[in-house]
Amino acid sequence: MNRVVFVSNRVADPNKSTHAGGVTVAISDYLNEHAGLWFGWSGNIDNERSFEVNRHLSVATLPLTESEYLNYYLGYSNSVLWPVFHNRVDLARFEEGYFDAYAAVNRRFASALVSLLTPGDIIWVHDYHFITIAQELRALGVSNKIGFFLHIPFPPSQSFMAVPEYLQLAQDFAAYDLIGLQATSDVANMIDFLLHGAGAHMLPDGRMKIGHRECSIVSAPVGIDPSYFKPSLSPNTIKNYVDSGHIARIIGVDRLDYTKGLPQKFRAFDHFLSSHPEYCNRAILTQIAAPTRESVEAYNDIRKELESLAGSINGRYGDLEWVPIHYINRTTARERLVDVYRSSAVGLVTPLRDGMNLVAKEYVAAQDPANPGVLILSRFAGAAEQLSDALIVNPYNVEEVSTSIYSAIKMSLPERQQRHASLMKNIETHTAANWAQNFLTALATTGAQAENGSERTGKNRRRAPAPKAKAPSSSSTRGLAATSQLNRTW
Ligand code: ADQ
Repeated sequence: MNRVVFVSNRVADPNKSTHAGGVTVAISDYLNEHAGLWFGWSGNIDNERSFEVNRHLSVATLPLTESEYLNYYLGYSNSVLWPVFHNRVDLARFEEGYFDAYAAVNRRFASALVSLLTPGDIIWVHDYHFITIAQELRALGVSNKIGFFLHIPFPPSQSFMAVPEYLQLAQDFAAYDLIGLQATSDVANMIDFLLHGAGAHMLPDGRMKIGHRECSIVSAPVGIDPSYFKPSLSPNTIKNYVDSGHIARIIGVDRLDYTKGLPQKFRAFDHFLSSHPEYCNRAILTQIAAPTRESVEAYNDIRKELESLAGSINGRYGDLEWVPIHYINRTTARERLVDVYRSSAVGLVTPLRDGMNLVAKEYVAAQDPANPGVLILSRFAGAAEQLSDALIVNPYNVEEVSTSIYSAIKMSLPERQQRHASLMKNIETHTAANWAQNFLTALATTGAQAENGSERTGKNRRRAPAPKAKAPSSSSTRGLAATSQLNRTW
């Protein structure tokens, strides 16, 4: 296999154990097993724009300037693309200058990356911070295979078209040879947008033709390394169930993000305690919420709301011996998480929208097959497509989630074992290693691109005009039917 060059916003030390982000976890797992280069932002803000290449660790990073951090990172990436892709157009802030900063950072990073590339490299770009980097690399003459994986959902086409630059972005997607999305619903949404919002059409082999370029779109759900979470036989990790008279732990592990449905989760637990008062003193919700993007206003709002909800619920139900919500607002080392998952009777994973959600898979993998806990999972997490033997819930429906908490705690051992075995089968088949290997194999073998003068000569560094949009279709049937041709799920 040729060398793989990963491009992602944050670059972590692959050997460090505290990563509170799915993208870094997935890439670290791959690089622990294979040689490659990881390129992206150093995490530093430095107006000198120094370029650091650590050849020993195969990591190359650049800092952002203060203005880039504000406009590219906090601005376009996290205040436009993140909310829109999670179908929260209401939270998006379409400020002047954000997109220009985003495009400029992608251009600057592309120029730095070109000097590190060799002809056989396969380039794999991750996530929404670097959508336009492939187009910039093409303009610099790079003809290597370039793949893109979107870790977050792709929204319905009408939401995506709320982004003023949606046509430019369609053209930027077209610079990739292969685009991977988490769920089949994301593939359907993207194809619907390209066909009806961006003037693309589908080729007989299922690839999309966008302008003069051709690109494959597949559903490639990201997995975990289940062996990392395998339960030990340590007697300290015996699970305590309510029905044996002990306290049952319900666990939630999320970044503190408005997409994760944390206030709704707290309200559901409140509802559970009020409708089943016999479980007061016998159930605890432990919510580990890692701080994230605290400079974005919407994140402060969610934090204040959660603190107030936790205070109110603990004040109403708690006593000297028992506090119902154990709320931890910090990142926890991964090895500690394994124990916490394993000792919890219920995994409560209820995002309002999520590309995949690795915590759901980690919780299942950490269970003791002889006495497993029960996963409650939002139908709006990409993971719900694969983990259909979890208790699937609508996270907005507080009563339904509350009822599922009760069902999970009361579930018989044979049913828990049967559901766990079925979930584990899926998790062990679709591991992080298989995901990366399958994506890279598909990228290496995907069809040759239509030749483009700018790619070969590097002379044309300007953006071609964006394609003309068709009027949005009144029905998306054509796009959805086409999806099934492309829908290769690993
Ligand atoms: P995230 O939104 O970051 O990732 P998720 O899939 O849950 O969400 O992954 C989080 C990872 O960070 C997990 O490995 C988890 O163990 C860890 N983590 C979370 N909270 C933590 C905490 N408080 N302390 C320590 N570790 C914590 C994005 C998309 C997801 C997609 C992933 C991977 O938003 O939908 O599943 O990428 O593609």
